[in-house]
Amino acid sequence: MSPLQKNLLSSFLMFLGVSGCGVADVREEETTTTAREMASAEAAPLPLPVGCLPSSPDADKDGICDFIEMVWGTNPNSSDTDGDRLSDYAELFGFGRLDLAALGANALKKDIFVEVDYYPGLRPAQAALNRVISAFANAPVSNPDGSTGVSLHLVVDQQIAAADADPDLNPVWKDFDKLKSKYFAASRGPFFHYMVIANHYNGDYSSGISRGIPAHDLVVTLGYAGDSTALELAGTIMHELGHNIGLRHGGTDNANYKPNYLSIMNYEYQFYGFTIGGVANVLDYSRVRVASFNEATINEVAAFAPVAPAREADLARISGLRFNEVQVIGNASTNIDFNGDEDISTASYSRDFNRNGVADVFPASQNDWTALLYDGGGQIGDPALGFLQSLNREELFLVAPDEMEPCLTVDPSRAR
Ligand SMILES: [Ca+2]
Ligand SMILES: [Ca+2]
Ligand SMILES: [Ca+2]
Ligand SMILES: [Ca+2]
Ligand SMILES: [Zn+2]
Repeated sequence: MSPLQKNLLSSFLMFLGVSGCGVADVREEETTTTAREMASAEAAPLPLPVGCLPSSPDADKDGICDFIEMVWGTNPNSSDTDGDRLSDYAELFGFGRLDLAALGANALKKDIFVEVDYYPGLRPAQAALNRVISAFANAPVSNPDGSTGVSLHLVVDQQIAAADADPDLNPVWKDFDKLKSKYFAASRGPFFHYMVIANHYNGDYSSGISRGIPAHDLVVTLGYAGDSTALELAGTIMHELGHNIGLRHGGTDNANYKPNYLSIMNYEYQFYGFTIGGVANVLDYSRVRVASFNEATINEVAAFAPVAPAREADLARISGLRFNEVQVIGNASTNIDFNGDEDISTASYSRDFNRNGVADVFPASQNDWTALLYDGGGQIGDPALGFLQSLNREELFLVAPDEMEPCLTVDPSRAR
């Protein structure tokens, strides 16, 4: 709270004859929230924020009266000022027993919360998590407080007990739910994605899976790959979280290996990221739109073309490009050695990037960062979002959980 906000609030409180800070006193039992209570919580009034009276106008019905929204700088006409599907109320005053502000929530900046539990021996190194956190912090996403980026809170919580660490989650979501019911606090349900770092699922060597697109839950299963690196782990976490927030393998579609889709959601990049501005192995979702691309008329000199507002200069910052599992020279703006023969060809040629035996024309790719869905398949969000932003979406999933493809498979010979 800024000094001005403090002054405004304290003079208002003097006027009301109230003192103290935070939410008005609530008895402990009233703050306990179960899943069933969540469902009916829209009807149950939230504790009034200090400075609000029951009669105070609350235009967006998010539980914070218009005057106190002015004090905090939130929008009195939107129950979710920053658009991250965590209500203004929950971000400022918490919800149930969960003090989101203490966990770093900011009502004026996009936040994503993920609880991370892990199998014995698979606790993720903070350096690996920081790669993903940095990718979100550097996102080209603007916020109401004038900042850019998304605050990703990867909250490492606890180790799954050895007796519960099922070596193969199979069927994956049935077994996942056994872990979730035991290791994930229900009060976090409306706000947190839940991630388990495990060994295998569905008897396969896939690196991970998301519970649909978008979704609330994710599994990272690099546990079997004894030599998986921090980069591979970070890339896989960011890839599966990407599915959780609405991204498919082709961005807007399920077409993998699209050469003009420069995103960690494209399998070419999950374990490697990009070289951006000269820095190698930077994890990123697509931050540029690249024009449509024809496999039959490849021009290495022209490389890719940007779609506005992306510019050639934005493409020129991106290199470390990969095609058919080989990293090639050149940047996205010019002189890409698409076929990896270490020569920039001036004659156009044809090449099959997505390995389907057909010369495809890939449509222009999306800028992922402007397309994220923060509601986790309709499950992220609390009742204080109110009637202006219902918890329900017309279509819960772009890809239903049972139609999810397993994500990138690691060579089984790496299994330990
Ligand atoms: Ca309000
Ligand atoms: Ca509001
Ligand atoms: Ca919010
Ligand atoms: Ca926020
Ligand atoms: Zn995937």
